[in-house]
Amino acid sequence: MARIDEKLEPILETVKQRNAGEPEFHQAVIEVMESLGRVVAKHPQFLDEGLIERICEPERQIIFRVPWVDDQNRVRINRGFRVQFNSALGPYKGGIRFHPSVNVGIIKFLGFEQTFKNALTTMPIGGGKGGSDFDPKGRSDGEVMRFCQSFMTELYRHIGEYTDVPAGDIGVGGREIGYMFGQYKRLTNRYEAGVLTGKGLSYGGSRARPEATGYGTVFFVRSMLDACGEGFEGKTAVVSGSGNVATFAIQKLQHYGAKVVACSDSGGYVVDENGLDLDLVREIKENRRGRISEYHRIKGTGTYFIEAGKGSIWDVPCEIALPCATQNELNGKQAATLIRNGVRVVAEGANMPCTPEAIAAFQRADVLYAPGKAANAGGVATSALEMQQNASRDSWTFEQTVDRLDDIMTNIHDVCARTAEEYGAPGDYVLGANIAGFVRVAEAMRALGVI
Ligand code: NDP
Ligand code: 2IT
Repeated sequence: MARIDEKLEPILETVKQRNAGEPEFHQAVIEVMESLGRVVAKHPQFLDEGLIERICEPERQIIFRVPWVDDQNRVRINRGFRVQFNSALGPYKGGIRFHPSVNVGIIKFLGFEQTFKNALTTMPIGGGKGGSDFDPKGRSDGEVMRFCQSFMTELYRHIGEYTDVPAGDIGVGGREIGYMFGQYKRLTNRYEAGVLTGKGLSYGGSRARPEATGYGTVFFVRSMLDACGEGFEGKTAVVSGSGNVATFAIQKLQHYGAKVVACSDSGGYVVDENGLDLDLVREIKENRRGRISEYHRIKGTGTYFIEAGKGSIWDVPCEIALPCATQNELNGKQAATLIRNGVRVVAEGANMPCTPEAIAAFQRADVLYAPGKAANAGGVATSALEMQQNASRDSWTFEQTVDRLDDIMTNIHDVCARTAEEYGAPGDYVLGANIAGFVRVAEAMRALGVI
């Protein structure tokens, strides 16, 4: 692992003390700081003007009570969060996550990552993230709606088209965005389409936003392979997760001729040696809101299911591995297994899915490795395209939107590759993404004075 420059160490110490007990936030900050030594050597003003300290401190953090009534008429209480991390480049922008593991440290790590990711898109969006420890699993539609309405009843006063524009993330898809938009509209008496993205097509959503993160990740992989004169044809791929990002990544990989043999959910992973039947994955996960284990039960021969804890999806041999479920889902030991089995490319569809040990192992083994803030930026970039369509009261075709996404991802790849080279580390997409994202935010902050 790269070392932190000694000039940056006191800043990191302060971040750790100020944010005690938030290991994921520390991890995200450390990963960026490891890249910044080379920047402050070249541009000492970023250090002198306190820019790194300022970038590590969220502009505003909101924590609130979310009371709701379940189907048994019992009162339930969850906690809601919105961390408005950085607005130097535009209104805060980033998803909302509903998952029982959500706490302020997780939301802060996500908001921090989002700030640099959004900068890499070159769109005018700042960084933010929100969520709740609400668990949507097993909840009825009515319960989810009442929860979303209660969540928005507090959140609405903190967001707006020019202030903060949330979207989806784990546990928040089209259904939840619809309920939240409905409640926002009702509370404010404004049809402010640009306040949320990931909306349905019938009320101001963008074509290709559901596809964008998964497709974008595969476009990024295409650029990495291109740079080495390789393609997808005949390669075997493994994609963890089976939600929004994973399913559209699988679709695009299959489109390019890769064979995707495994995917997962929090209950375990399924392998189909003939290549996954994506329609069946979607039927189980999207329509029935069921478990991926059902895939094996329905499909039978040529497939098997391994329960979580009894093995890992990263045991399945592949050349392309896309972690698309959650943070720290791929550790150093699992990375070593992937490398032993001949993995060639690892790109993060999820946010921070690889542990620092895994990243170091991939880089040592010369595996092409793309960090989430670059590889999964297609989702938020297309959210910015949705904001653009809303602002101009326009609606683009699917092809037009995907073409823009493709250009944006190609550009992010090229900027990361170029920046890595410029800073003396060719092929290091981590360094390239961190530095290119950081410099863009830091320069805007400098121009705005001490804020
Ligand atoms: P979804 O809720 O649609 O799907 C999440 C998937 O990951 C499910 O298969 C889920 O399994 C699995 N998962 C979630 N938590 C865990 C866990 N703790 N352990 C094992 N599996 C887990 O979310 P998305 O597809 O939208 O998000 C996936 C990742 O991509 C997240 O890291 C998110 O931050 C990131 N991301 C999302 C973007 C977007 O536009 N949606 C944009 C950029 C990044 P189960 O069904 O069992 O819960
Ligand atoms: O992590 C992410 O980039 C997202 N969940 C998407 C954010 C957005 O505003 O579209």
